[in-house]
Amino acid sequence: MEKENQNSLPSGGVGVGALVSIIMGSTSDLPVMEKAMKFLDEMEVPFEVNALSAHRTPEAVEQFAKGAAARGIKVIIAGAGMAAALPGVIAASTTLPVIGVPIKGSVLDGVDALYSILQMPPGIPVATVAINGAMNAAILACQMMSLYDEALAQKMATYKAGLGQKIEKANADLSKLEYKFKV
Ligand code: C2R
Repeated sequence: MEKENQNSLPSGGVGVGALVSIIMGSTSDLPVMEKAMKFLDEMEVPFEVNALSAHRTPEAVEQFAKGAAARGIKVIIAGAGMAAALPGVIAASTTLPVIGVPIKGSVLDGVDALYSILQMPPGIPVATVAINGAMNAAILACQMMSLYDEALAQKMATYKAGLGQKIEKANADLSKLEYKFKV
């Protein structure tokens, strides 16, 4: 019998050299999860992307989670909507940090996914970002990796400084507004 390869996904979608693994419950989550890919691209962080489902492909999820660290993955970002078991089930089978992205898509507007991902039992944490907060998930992943990657830490510092400049510009614009009672 052929030996099961822990280093590959059943889907075959392994990104060699990837540091971040983006997993989504369905490709219907892609429009949201693309925000994470865009940020990682901007920061020049190698990532892989796959669709896996704890409900629909439970064995593949376990195989992925158990093999991720050995493949060099440092952080997993898992997005899912509805009864979102996926991030928690991944977190159950790895010691890598897992960041969960609740996806808005059902009649419950993403609150179902938010609570499913957020309310993990003690021992199995999932760092949960806002509903549809895929970009923040990528930022958090980069900040985690900045702890041991000086070049990435510099890029993140530049990114954060840029956010401050945006607010400075906003205040400069607001100061130009003229009202009779504005002091
Ligand atoms: P479809 O659009 O494929 O029907 O999926 C997906 O993340 C998606 O938001 C609808 C929604 O189901 C979610 N899904 C999960 C899981 N698998 C799929 N929450 C899981 O295992 O947690």
